[in-house]
Amino acid sequence: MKLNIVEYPDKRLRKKSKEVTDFDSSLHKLLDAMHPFMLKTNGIGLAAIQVDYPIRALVLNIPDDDGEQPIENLLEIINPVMTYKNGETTYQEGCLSVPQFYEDIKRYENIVINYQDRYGNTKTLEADGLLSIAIQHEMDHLEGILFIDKLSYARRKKFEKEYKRMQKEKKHTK
Ligand code: QAP
Ligand code: CO
Repeated sequence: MKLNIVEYPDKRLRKKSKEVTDFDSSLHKLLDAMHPFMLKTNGIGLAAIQVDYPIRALVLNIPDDDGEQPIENLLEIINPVMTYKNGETTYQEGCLSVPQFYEDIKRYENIVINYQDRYGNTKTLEADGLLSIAIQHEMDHLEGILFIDKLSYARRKKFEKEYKRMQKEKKHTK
């Protein structure tokens, strides 16, 4: 299964992702392709909509203290719902769909989510630290929200200018 990243300002990133109802082999095939794709592109989190599948599914693989991303740490999260949120934390975020741009974003420090695994089993997960931030970032994708939407007006304008310049450069070096 060949996946391609959808990059800002592509409108497909703005769709609201649909609830997953069939926990079948086509879902498993997509998840099986998303994980290696994410590692290859140096990602720690990827929502299905970022590879043009607008369904409520995401994968996360937070690096351990040695910077490794062992498969045991892979999390597949389907139909997540946040049931608890508390505190505040700031982290310099990036996104595979907004390449080469990183900015401080405020998130909840602790969250609890209910979600389903690839077989449709219901799970609960309590998260803090980078995992909590990553889950919130990826859950935003399911609503068509990008981290750059959370910037102040002035920072967003600066971003748009920088990003356009970068895309022009990319075109010329192709
Ligand atoms: C979301 O982000 C996230 O610009 C996952 O050139 C962000 O995997 C979770 C990436 C911050 C927690 C904290 C970005 C790769 C990867 C780039 C990513 C790039 C190459 C971003
Ligand atoms: Co993202």
